[in-house]
Amino acid sequence: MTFHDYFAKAQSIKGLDKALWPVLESITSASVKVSHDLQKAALLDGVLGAQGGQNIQGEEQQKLDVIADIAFINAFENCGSVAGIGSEENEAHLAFDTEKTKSASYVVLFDPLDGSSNIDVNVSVGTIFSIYKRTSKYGQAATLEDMLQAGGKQTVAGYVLYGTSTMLVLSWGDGVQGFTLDPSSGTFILSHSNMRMPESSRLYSMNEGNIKECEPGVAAYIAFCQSKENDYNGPYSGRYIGSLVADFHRSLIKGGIYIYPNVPAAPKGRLRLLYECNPLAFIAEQAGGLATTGRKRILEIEPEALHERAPLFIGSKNMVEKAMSFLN
Ligand code: AHM
Ligand code: MG
Repeated sequence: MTFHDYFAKAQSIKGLDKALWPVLESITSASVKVSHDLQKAALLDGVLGAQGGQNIQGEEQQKLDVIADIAFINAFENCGSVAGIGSEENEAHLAFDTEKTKSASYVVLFDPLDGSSNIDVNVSVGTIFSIYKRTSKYGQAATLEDMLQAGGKQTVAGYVLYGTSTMLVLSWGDGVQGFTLDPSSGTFILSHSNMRMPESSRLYSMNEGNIKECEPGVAAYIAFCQSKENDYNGPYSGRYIGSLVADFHRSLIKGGIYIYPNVPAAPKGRLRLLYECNPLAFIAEQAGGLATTGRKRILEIEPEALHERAPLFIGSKNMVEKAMSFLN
């Protein structure tokens, strides 16, 4: 079944708002373009490598970060259902300025190309997105407050993984569905219905270069994973791709935990609440997993800034609970 047919069925049975479709179609059309660009990146002029600037967070921008950002913004602006966006690559939120967009119902927060330092080495990257109903008055420009909503209020959350195949994984609060791009038709087809995250596994995922820098409870949990005195009576396997979407997707399918704690170089964690932690937290919970800061449920955080960061402990329910038990 195509993604469009799946949406149409859910719309007629569950009463989903049909104005959501243009937003979702923007995501699929922009991601098909980005997928093509990624596949041909090394063969095209001016696509691989650093852009030569930094984004608002002081991180080196890759050319493909900018190309992907523009592709998604154009698609959202033209679809008619999006009043404004917030993106990892742009300092301020953007309110679209036509009569139609000012009356649109939705705002989108997104990371156009997550894990982009992996592009030059041909390793999986992703797009992460979060769709909310606006809270400001229809007919006026979208506001920052529209963007700063707690993750529990997401209407749709999801990601596109550009891996060995390109996959769209999303949830509108009724479980998690996965669609695989058929490159010959440019269509996403339902391939993983009702995805459930295993409650535990022996896979852990963390940048262990930081182990001596993080709080003792995190190091103690990782020591537990590596010991013979754990629930599997032997060391877990460490897996760290360094692309959050790819590491999360593995946990969704095989079970596991991904941890990015506070470290001195990133005292509030590295990952951004609004367009990295929240959408993946929504998917995790919808699939039976958990997502916390180590102490608090991610979806309950009231955001204060567009690019705010949060520590992230996400994945299989039993593993996240166990990791939290090591923290004071
Ligand atoms: P990005 O959005 O600039 O790509 O940063 C987010 C990425 C995640 O995909 C990944 O899990 C993490 O940063 C890797 O960070 P580190 O290199 O510190 O391990
Ligand atoms: Mg990112």
